[in-house]
Amino acid sequence: MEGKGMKSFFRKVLGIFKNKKDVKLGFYGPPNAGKTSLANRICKDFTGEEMGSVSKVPHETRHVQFKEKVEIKYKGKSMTFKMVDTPGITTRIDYEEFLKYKVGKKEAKSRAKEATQGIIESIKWLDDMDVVVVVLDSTENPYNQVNITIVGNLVARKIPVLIVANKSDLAKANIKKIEEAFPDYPVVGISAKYGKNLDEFYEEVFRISKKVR
Ligand SMILES: Nc1nc2c(ncn2[C@@H]2O[C@H](COP(=O)(O)OP(=O)(O)OP(=O)(O)O)[C@@H](O)[C@H]2O)c(=O)[nH]1
Ligand SMILES: [Mg+2]
Repeated sequence: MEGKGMKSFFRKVLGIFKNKKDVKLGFYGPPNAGKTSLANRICKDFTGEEMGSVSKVPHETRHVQFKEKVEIKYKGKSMTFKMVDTPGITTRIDYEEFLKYKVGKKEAKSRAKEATQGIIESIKWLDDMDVVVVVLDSTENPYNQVNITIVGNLVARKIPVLIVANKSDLAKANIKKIEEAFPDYPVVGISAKYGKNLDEFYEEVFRISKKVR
């Protein structure tokens, strides 16, 4: 093996090692919290492409979606991630809830079925994550069973967790309340929609991800 062949051989071998280092970064949380909005913003900033569709109707994301090789550059540092956006997790899905959003009855029923399946998918993928960003809507009460169950599951699996208090742009946002609900975890208040305080978010993602690679 010489010349070009040798070069491509090494590139391939190096590629394998490089792949190993990609951090699997999951976005988890209740429906409508802004998981896809945040994942989209990151992907858009660093790859120019979005990840998935965003909607005010809950359970917009009903399948786990991936974006490979997202290289995030921050303060002269760089890390490559496999981004994993997941369907919102909830304890109760009622098809009638979709009717409020002018979704027809048949569509609402199939949406509810898909959303239920989506939750199972989210949980199934949890074990595969290196780092998880739990996205919460900071205008909502953080003390609920779903949030506590997600964070508890991550801790039991020794997966590092970063809590994002999203929608900080809204008057009703209460980031402090989220900090009080999860005093043992890093909490970053951001607005995914308007790109507020993302620096602190990247800082924390890098800090946590460095430990797992
Ligand atoms: N004001 C405000 N609205 C936001 C923010 N982030 C997301 N939203 C809105 O919240 C709604 C839900 O956003 P998504 O990104 O689809 O939320 P999701 O967590 O992916 O929701 P599911 O896929 O249903 O689980 C949309 O109407 C977004 O525009 C934010 O930072 N501020
Ligand atoms: Mg989504």
